[in-house]
Amino acid sequence: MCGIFGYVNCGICRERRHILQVLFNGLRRLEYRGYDSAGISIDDCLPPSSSATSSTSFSTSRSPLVFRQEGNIESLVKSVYEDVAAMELNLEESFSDHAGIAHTRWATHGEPATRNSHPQTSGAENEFLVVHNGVITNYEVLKETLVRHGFTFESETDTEVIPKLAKFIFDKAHEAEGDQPVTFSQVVLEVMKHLEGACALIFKSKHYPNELIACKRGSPLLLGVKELNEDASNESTLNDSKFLSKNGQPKEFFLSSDANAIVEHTKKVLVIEDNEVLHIKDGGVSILKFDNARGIHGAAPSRPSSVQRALSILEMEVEQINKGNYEHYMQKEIHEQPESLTTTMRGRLIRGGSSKAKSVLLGGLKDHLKTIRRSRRIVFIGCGTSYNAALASRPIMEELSGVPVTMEVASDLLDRQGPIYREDTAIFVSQSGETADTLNALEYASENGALCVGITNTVGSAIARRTVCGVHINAGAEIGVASTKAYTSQIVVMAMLALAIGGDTMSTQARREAIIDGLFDLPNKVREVLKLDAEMKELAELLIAEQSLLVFGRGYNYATALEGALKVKEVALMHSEGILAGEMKHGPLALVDENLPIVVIATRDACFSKQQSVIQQLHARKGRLIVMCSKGDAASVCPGNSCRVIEVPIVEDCLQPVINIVPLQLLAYHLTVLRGYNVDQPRNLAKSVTTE
Ligand code: UD2
Ligand code: GLU
Ligand code: MG
Repeated sequence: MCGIFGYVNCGICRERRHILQVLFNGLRRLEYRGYDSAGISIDDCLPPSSSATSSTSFSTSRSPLVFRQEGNIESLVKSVYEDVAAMELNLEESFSDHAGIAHTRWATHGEPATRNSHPQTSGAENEFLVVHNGVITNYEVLKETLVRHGFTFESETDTEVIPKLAKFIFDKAHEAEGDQPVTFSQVVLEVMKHLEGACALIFKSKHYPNELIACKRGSPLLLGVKELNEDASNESTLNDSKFLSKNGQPKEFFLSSDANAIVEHTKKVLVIEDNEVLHIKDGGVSILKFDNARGIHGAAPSRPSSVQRALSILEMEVEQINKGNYEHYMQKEIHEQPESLTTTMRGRLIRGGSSKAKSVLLGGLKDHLKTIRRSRRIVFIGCGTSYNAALASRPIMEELSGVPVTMEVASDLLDRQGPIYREDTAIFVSQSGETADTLNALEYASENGALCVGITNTVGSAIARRTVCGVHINAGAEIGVASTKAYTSQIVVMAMLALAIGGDTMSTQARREAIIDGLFDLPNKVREVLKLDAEMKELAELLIAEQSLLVFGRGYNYATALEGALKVKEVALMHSEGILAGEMKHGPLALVDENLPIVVIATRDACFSKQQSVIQQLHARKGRLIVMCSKGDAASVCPGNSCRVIEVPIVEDCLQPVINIVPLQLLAYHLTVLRGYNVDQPRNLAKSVTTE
């Protein structure tokens, strides 16, 4: 949920001030993930020379410093500079080698408080420090054991067992081995054997100055490497074996739970895999991989093996993660949709010609389409916005594939252990590709033998890796916690998926061609609907003080109602419900009065006349109506000019949800700003939900 960041400079002088700035900026880049407290650790003074590591440094080196603060990053920054001044630490002091770590916490165990913030420590001298992303599920039994061995705990976190266990293991090794130094990676490998649950971790230790260890299971973690003496274009240095063994060159290393915090320093990255222990020391990196043996009483695990891995080049541009001319990421991402949709479709739509039919090419699926067509059922699995995107695509998938399509909320599928069969195609939708519930459902569906297909925005994410095949939505980095451009790109990808699956059916050829034409023109239509910005701001001004908002939709736009309501709920912190209009008389009608604002989506499609009748019935009960209709329909949908109208461009019915959500995204955005709430990091929410 939270963010972790590490920075090692090796063989290059960096002032304390610079080191602090790199750590703080790293945290700022991770801020969007949501957090409630933050902390860092840096060295107090120049540590002994790097050759004097392990036991010999035990008595000579001073303890690493830890700074932690509840609240936002800027309050951490302020308190660090105050503390540094009070301690009379020199900001200009320069370190040729140094290892710093930083963390933003999203509490799972223990309230947000300074004592629960990370780094968590082994005890008084900060012999071992840990920043942690995720949850340790067996921390209670570990804690009991450690307490029996005399450790006292200061926090309520699950994390605190990790540095304490490291100290316990380190001390034991010293008792047993005398002066034989145990390496930092040996200590951490032993610690990892005992941990259960999901984690990404960075370890820093007083006993191993200028070294860091990073490892992970479940949660994402990346390493960035910057070689300072080399021309950035000299890509031969990317050769993995060279990289892993080459020492002596001045280098900087960056560890982060997200590429966002690395791209501004280097594009050379390595995605750390589960159960790898990565050791940064003396300008080199070594990676050990181990088979996990679970539990403190578990059987002896197999010996770790050393791994060689290649660095890859990140394609993300730094400006992509800046806000540009916009005030908020959410605003930028809403307005970016014509471009993000273009990128989503790039290279995947075939215009056709005299001899060739219009068609869709999804590189990741072409070898699996036959299997999907033969499946007995397609099951969409997701959470939140991704679920809504799948719901928006369900009708076209049913129509073009001829295969029954069912919907599953990932957590609910798991709660019920719902039936998934070998003959099923299970499609997992997740922006981040790391959503814990969706990942668990993926594991479950794989075990049951279904063909697992991924739809995600994140190359290299867990879902992309663990699915047999899939489609990247290529919408670009989405920073705002409330998903906007990823939603519309997901719908477009799933429409393309329906076109590809149904691509062998003659009878639907004309329909498919019309949809493909619609896709080509879709970015222009989104540009057109974005012109409603000022109008939606006006509407937001009218609704600013409301307690509640209902959104009625049906057919293709049932999902629009759910997603529009979700946006208003999550960022504007206003109660909002998306309602299937066909269910109106079965309950929701009771809520209708002259005060409650109701949005009705009534654009032109097969459900149009039914929606007209819904409007009539709401009007008859004096409902306060805001009707979204197709251009030119204002007069006909709005009885006696009594309601507010939002007119949107008409597109092919199955693509209409892409257009219709845009005004509601804008409404949610403006409502939030007007109500004075944080748009990009809504209260209590995080970007990638990596815990259950
Ligand atoms: C690939 C390249 C793209 C470009 C293009 C040229 C990547 C990531 N994409 O795009 O950069 O060179 O070819 O034709 O290198 N996958 C999963 N699960 C998922 C998502 C994807 O297994 O959740 C697989 C998919 O089956 C495929 C690979 O990942 O094997 C890349 O998927 P894609 O959608 O990026 O593929 P494509 O052909 O559009
Ligand atoms: N479970 C840890 C805690 O509550 C880490 C949470 C996180 O991922 O930030 O402190
Ligand atoms: Mg894959």
